[in-house]
Amino acid sequence: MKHVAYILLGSNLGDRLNYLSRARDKIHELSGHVIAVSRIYETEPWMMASDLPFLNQALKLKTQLDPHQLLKSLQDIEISLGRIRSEKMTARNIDLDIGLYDDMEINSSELVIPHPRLHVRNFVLAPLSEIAGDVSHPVLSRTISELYKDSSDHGEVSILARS
Ligand code: PH2
Ligand code: MG
Ligand code: MG
Repeated sequence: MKHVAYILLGSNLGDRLNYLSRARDKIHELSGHVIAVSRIYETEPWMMASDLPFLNQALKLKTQLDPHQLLKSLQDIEISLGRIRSEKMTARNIDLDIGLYDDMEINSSELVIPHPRLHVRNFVLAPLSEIAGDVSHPVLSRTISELYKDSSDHGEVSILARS
């Protein structure tokens, strides 16, 4: 397992805790070894055509898959959990995004790494700073903790008591 990736999980539809839990299990089974998980946060929807609050979580993965193989495996897991892709930015039972992959920068039509809005979203920075606080953002050259401390996003995030 030579690569380290940080995966961002989100759900704002249906049994959100159950979707996160099943997604973690499947990622561990199909994509690599999950070696750290953040707590689960309840977060305000950010720029969504939906008012439903999200649950968000981040996990650290050791993987043999290259970034495009990893993307495919996460998309397969989304589909196996019943994700229906309708319009962009609508409510979803499960969303699995690659936040960081080693210190790689990728800008292809199907994949952008680091995740393009990672550094401006509290719903990403709060969970990610728990498990990747000291990791440097490869484009901005600032740690995830620094980015969270200086974030000007007003999106509310709170730790879910039951996580
Ligand atoms: N995901 C989005 C857009 N807005 N807002 C929250 N709070 N959490 C998300 O995971 C989220 C979002 C696009 O994937
Ligand atoms: Mg997303
Ligand atoms: Mg996505």
